[in-house]
Amino acid sequence: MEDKKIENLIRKEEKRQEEHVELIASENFVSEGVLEATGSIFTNKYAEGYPDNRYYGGCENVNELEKLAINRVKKMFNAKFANVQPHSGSQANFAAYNAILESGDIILGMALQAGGHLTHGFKVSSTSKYFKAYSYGVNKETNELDFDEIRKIALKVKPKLIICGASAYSRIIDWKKFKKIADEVGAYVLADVAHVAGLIVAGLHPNPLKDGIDIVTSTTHKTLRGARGGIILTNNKEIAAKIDKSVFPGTQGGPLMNVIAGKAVSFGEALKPEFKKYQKQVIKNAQVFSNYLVNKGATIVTGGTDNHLFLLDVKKSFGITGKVAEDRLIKIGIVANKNTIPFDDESPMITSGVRFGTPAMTTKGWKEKEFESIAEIIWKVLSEKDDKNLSKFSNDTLKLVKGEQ
Ligand code: DSN
Repeated sequence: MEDKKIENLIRKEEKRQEEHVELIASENFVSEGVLEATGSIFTNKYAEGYPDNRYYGGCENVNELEKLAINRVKKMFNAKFANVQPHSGSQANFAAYNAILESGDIILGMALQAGGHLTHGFKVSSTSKYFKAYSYGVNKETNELDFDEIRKIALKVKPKLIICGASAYSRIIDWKKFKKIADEVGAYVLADVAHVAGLIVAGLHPNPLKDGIDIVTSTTHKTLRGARGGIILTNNKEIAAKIDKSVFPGTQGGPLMNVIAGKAVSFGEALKPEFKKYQKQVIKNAQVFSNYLVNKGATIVTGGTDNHLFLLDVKKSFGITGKVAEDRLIKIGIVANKNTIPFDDESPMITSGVRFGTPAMTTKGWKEKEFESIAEIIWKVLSEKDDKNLSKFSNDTLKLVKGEQ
């Protein structure tokens, strides 16, 4: 590459990704094919509009490409309609809300602190500027979704849209219960499945479209292991037409055709039998990892996990904040993120928890044995009273990453 400064940063990032244990629940490692397609000359092409109905000439190849991506993702989720143009999950959510709501309409989503996402109506997100946002949380005892409480809030605030799905929730989400509440209050219901999308495709988590949810949004790069971006799915023809208009020209201009190429490659991969095997291992690994910590006496939010992630309450378990825990882990080559836990009394920049996920290291071939070893290292490092004693663990982490242990 001619630009040596950028090349140097790419090489440094490559080394970082090779030598660290990647436990951020929303990250993954894409295949060579996804990388190649995302870095391809499709980046040069403008294609505002939709297949066979564009505002630019020369779209014969991108038309075929986008049709392929749409057909593959429809097959994966058993969806009737799909839009593959959203640049991200946040853009997908905003475009979906904008498709069915007017500015000022009421939305009800999971609180960020309880495990929801910024775009589910959090106060600093523009979703709460353009819509009147209310939130639901989790049960104080179980830390799980409390449908009686959600129903009560829905009856009180009368939302036009209920948003379900989460960024930090380790249990199966019962979409049917959300649908029932939405029907009772006359609301649309949208499931943001960004985190569990891969598990849904593999049949390891219920599919919201099958359970009558109106709109499904997702990112494409978490458990789905594709190029970074978003998608919107629905089985309703009228809503699908509104979504298409809302994505383009409503909230976006030209689609990133190189990213759509990367998405299409990963969708092809997700339709192969190996993908199901991978997702099964992701869940197995998360369960072995969290069980090890539970058996040592640590507090895990909800007591364990049904999916690819879990939240470790580091304050209760080790008497430290999420920030201190995150800093300690990075010192020995483990990357995870501090995360608020339900009813957290710390700010989002400090937190009382750390979120761990298994998709990335499972892609690297890690199985139960490696996750038990990393759980043991994490337990020791977070129990350590003096930061000066941490360096001895770096070698253990590196050996594990390099497959020498
Ligand atoms: N989706 C978030 C995460 O889970 O990391 C970031 O927006």
